[in-house]
Parts: sequence; C-alpha cells; structure tokens
Amino acid sequence: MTILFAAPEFDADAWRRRIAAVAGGRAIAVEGSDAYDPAAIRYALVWQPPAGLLAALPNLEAIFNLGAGVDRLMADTTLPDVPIVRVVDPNLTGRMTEWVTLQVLTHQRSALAFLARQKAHEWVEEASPAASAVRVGIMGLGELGRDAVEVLVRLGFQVAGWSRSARTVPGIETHSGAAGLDAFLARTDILVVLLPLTDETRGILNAGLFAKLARDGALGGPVLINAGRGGLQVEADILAALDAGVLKAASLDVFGTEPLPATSPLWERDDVVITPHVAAISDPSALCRGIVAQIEAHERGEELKHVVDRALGY
Ligand code: NDP
Ligand code: OXD
Repeated sequence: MTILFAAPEFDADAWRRRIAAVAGGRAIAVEGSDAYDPAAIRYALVWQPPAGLLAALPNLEAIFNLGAGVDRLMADTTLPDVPIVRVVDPNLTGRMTEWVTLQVLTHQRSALAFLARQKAHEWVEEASPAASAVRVGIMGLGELGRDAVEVLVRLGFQVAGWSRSARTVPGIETHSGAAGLDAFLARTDILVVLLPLTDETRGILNAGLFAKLARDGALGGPVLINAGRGGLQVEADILAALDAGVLKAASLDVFGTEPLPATSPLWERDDVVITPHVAAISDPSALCRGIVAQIEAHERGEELKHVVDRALGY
C-alpha cells in the first residue's frame, strides 16, 4: 500500500518528511520524483495534480485534496469515482477568521484613510462607526463562514449570512438561495465572501450584485471582501464599481489569475487591499496528521469525513 503525493507547486522533500513522520511506515511515492507501480497506490494527497494522473491509478481508494477548495481538482474531467476529501482543519479555519476579522476592522475603523493621512503627515479624525452600526453579510455559511460569524458577532457587528440551503446559525439572520439573495444584499454594508467556486457561483460578484448592496450604511458605501476564489469575481466590474462609488473599497485575497499580474490596475488603488492568496495558509504538518488519521479510520472501516459532494462541486 503506497501513498502518492502529487502537488507540483509544493516542496516535495519537505512534504515527504512530514508525511513520513506520521504515516506509520506506509510507503510514500512522490509524483515526478519517484518511480512507482500505479496499482500500489491506495491514497493520493494532491494539490493541482496533472490532469489524468488520478484516473491512471486502478486501486485508488480516496483522494485527499491539500486545500479546502476543490474547484481546480474538479476541473479534471477524468477524476476516478472515489471519495474526494477536502481540508477541514481548525488551524486553517482560525487563520481565515483572523484574515476576515482584520479586513472587516480595516474598513470599519477607516484604516486605509488613516494610512493615507499618516503618509501626508495629517492629524485628522476620520469617521469610524461603532461595530454595532455596521452590517456585515457573509456569503457562505460553511466551515469558514460560521467561524467568522462567531467572532464578528462577538465584536458587535450586525451579522447576516447567505447559503445555498436554508441554515440556522445562532445569533444571526440567515438567507438562502436565489430567492434570499436580494434581501441579504440590501442589508449589507460589508460583504464577506467565503463561497466555493462552482458552476453556480462563478462570476457571482459582478456589477448587478454590487448595485444591490446597501447604500445607506454607516461606512458611506459598501465594501467587498473576498477570500473564496478569484473566479467568483468579475474584476473589471469591481474596478468600475469602485470608480463609480458603487463600492467604497475592497479587500481581495484571490484573483482570476494568480499571481495577480503586475499589470493589473487593482495594484494601483489605494481603496483596495491585496493579499496573495494567504488568507488561510494551512499548517502542512497538521494537514498530514489529519489525513493519516482519516486513512487509519478508513482502514478500520469507518466513513471518511469532509467528502466533497461531486454533484454540487464542493
Ligand atoms: P464549505 O463547503 O464548508 O461551505 C461552503 C458554503 O458556501 C456553504 O454554506 C454553502 O451552502 C455555500 N454555498 C455553496 N454554493 C452556494 C450557492 N450556489 N449559493 C449560496 N451558497 C452557496 O466551505 P468552506 O467554508 O470550508 O470554504 C469555502 C471556500 O473558501 C473554499 O471552497 C475555498 O474556495 C475558499 N478558501 C480560501 C482560502 C484562502 O486562503 N483564500 C483558504 C481556504 C478556503 P450550504 O451551507 O447550503 O451547503
Ligand atoms: C484553499 C486552501 O482552498 O488554501 O485555498 O485551502
């Protein structure tokens, strides 16, 4: 029984050591470095593996995606019919909540305006409404969205959430589906996006959606915060909405093309915070421990957890 590691962008030697440290003597093969028998592979740990690779493993029992989002993996139309397990990890969830909270507070406390004043050596009291006066709307009430809700509610923000299916989340108003979207947007000053990229959500952050956000809020205009996936957003529409004042500002961790090209006009803007897809960098050792624990449970006959619903795409 061999575990295959196939993540061309990652440091293969470091990952081999991490997996070996917890794999209890199981054989490990690294795609691109090691010769291996495809029939020996039972489990594959992958991040953006070469298309077709997994289909060539006749005895594969599970695919472990080394990230929470599976959109890139699911784009491989040859994927074999075995469970796909995605990352759900308290460390990753906590890191995302840190990033979301940082961005929400940045906009609520006028941090961009204060930085500009500092550069100009200007002692000016910028308006900064209390959290209780600001309405945050979270698109995506999954593992990440629900954790961010808890912290933002604790800070005093008026929080609402939107999901595909109807959800009850303590302490917040919830909306769901296409029918619930407009009411959710109409009460939202800061829109936090923690959606997966699927056929249904691609391009959802567009001019039409931005126009439906609240215009009467304490921040003087709506703010977009996206850490879901770049494919959710239409970047030309974000730029146009910022220029037209339909959006006041944005914080973006994800982009249609990553790395964000140096020529992107987003770089130039002082109303946009850019981070390079680092909102929730996973702790690799924690991921390896979690995956090997799942393999052990699977070998005891237990069900795998955090299995992707292929029909839904997340
Ligand atoms: P989950 O699968 O736990 O939650 C997804 C949420 O999105 C659910 O509430 C789901 O609704 C909702 N959703 C999905 N499709 C739709 C739709 N069509 N309409 C409305 N709501 C929808 O995912 P996670 O919270 O773990 O992660 C979310 C995403 O965050 C990942 O897919 C990934 O793309 C991104 N991510 C980004 C990282 C970064 O560093 N920037 C790091 C980690 C993840 P329902 O509850 O009804 O199922
Ligand atoms: C992701 C991740 O899905 O880093 O972006 O987990």
